[in-house]
Amino acid sequence: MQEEEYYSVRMRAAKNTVLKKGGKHISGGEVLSTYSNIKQSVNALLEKALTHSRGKPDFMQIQFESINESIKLVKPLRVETNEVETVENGKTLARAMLEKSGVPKRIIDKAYKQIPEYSSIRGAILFDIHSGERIDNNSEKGVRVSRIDWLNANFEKWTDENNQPKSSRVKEALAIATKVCDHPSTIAELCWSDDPDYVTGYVANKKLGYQRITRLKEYGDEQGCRIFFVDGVRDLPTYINFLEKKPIFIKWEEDDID
Ligand code: WAQ
Ligand code: MG
Ligand code: MG
Ligand code: MG
Repeated sequence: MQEEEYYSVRMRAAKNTVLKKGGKHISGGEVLSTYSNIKQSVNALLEKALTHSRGKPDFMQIQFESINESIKLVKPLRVETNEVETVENGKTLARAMLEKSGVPKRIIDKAYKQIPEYSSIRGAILFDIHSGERIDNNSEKGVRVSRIDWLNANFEKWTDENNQPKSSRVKEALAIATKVCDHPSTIAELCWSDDPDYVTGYVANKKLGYQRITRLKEYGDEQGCRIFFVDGVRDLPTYINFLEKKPIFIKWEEDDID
């Protein structure tokens, strides 16, 4: 795998870009592709954005670039699904899991208060667990985790053996969470979709794994959330460079079943 040259292919789509700078974020996507597969990768990203529940884009950008670095293989986080009846119960559970991961309670409160402000960005927020401050300074953009993928054959083997849905959404989210939690400065991730038709979210942490929570918002709500709680990031540009640039393939092996 390391011998073959890979390309990072990225897409972002927005609407109302004439009315508002940057417009309303519709969809983003990032995959790793071989040269011979670029056409298929571009098509898949195009399709994802053209048929999106957040609306019809009036702006789209798809680009690819070669990666001059070997690709690290990382095992997917362990997955558990927590069924909850209400958003309130989901929220309580998410808070408890963040605390268990090592995020102080007052920082969780502070983050939850700020979530509505962040809900229209296209990337993730970096939140320092000591100061309770947002540290990425990337206002309406946030930080986009990129150069991450999971080959379909291996993902499908994983879904079969672990009784998980064959959903590209789960594949993407678990791949992102696995990469983010692979960095020692990441304490936990809190995420739910900004797509109005998808209410399952998760808390992820290296030890707790990827904890799906079946209701973290109400149907119809277009406010999403993706926060990385970080500790001890002495060199912020290096951490952000890891998230954006370090190429990683998720790879599951049979004997990883737990
Ligand atoms: N890097 C950083 N932030 C991202 C990325 C990325 N690659 N992709 C999405 N985001 C941010 C961005 O602000 C989006 O608005 C927000 O996250 C939500 O993205 O059942 O579908 O792709 O196990 O809508 C989680 C549960 C689903 C899946 C999450 O998020 C499951 C989801 P979405
Ligand atoms: Mg998206
Ligand atoms: Mg996504
Ligand atoms: Mg979305």
